[in-house]
Amino acid sequence: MTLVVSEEVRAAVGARRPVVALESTIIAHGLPRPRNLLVARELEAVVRQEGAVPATIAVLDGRPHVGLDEQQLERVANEDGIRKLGHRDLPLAVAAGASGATTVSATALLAARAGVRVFATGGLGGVHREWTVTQDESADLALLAGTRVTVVCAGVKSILDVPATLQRLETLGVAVAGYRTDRFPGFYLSDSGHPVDWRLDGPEQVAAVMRAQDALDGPASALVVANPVPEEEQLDPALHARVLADALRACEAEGVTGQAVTPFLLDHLVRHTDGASLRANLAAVRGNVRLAARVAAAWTGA
Ligand code: PSU
Ligand code: MN
Repeated sequence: MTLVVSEEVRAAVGARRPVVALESTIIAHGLPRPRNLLVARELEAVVRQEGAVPATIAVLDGRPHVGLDEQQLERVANEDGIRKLGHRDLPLAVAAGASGATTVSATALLAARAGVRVFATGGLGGVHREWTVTQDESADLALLAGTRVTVVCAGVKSILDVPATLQRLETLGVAVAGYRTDRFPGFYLSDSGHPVDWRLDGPEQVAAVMRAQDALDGPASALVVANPVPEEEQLDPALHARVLADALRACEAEGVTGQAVTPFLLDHLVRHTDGASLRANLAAVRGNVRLAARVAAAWTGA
């Protein structure tokens, strides 16, 4: 698959300067227009403020891009028909000449291919509630089990079955650590209600784990750095519980399945919390992007 790596990203990777991969599904399918483009630009700016190079990843006209220019970013945010691409969709999109935003799974794969080790997102996909009936588990998990990247996220999306997802990450051998917390974060919420076995307290500690992964040379699995949204910026937990229950009911009533489930639930929450879930989501992503840039700096020795 021919990767188009932007000049800036290529130079930074080559010189071992810090680079942060950013996914594009959150832009194309996770956030409402026109806010999504502003957020895409803002996230890149946060990476730059921290002295790292942003590498937003997407597929345009059948070509996987690592590092987008302004016009390409705009296409991802505004073009109708931009698909949602998991890693299994990449060869299909390439052969069809299609354009799409990349999920965590596709982004992690392309970032690793481009030599970018650190990646930031909002919340990982995972095991959905009702999994025993629908078998809906995000491809994010299996891909992270086989890809040596460090993902900074606010845990997994709270629309999921969080304990089942933690269990699956354990089974798959994916390392998980809380960032300055012993609690697994809950995406919109600072605490999912579940503990996490390991905690890391600074970018240098994260980088030390990454070096240990390489030195041990075990299975090429990811490191998940679970960074909670600050408590003062989280969604009110009672509101979250109520609206999420409604969203899950609506999803079932409308017969939404497959790739459409996650965007449907996120959108339902935005519309029924008067934007409060959007604010919490953005606070989480911003914090993750900032931390990812600091981790990338520690990792490259900057
Ligand atoms: N984080 C967010 N918003 C999102 C996502 C993550 O704050 O929209 C996206 C990621 O791209 C993730 C995807 O990989 O949701 C999971 O979708 P699914 O459950 O269909 O695998
Ligand atoms: Mn799914």
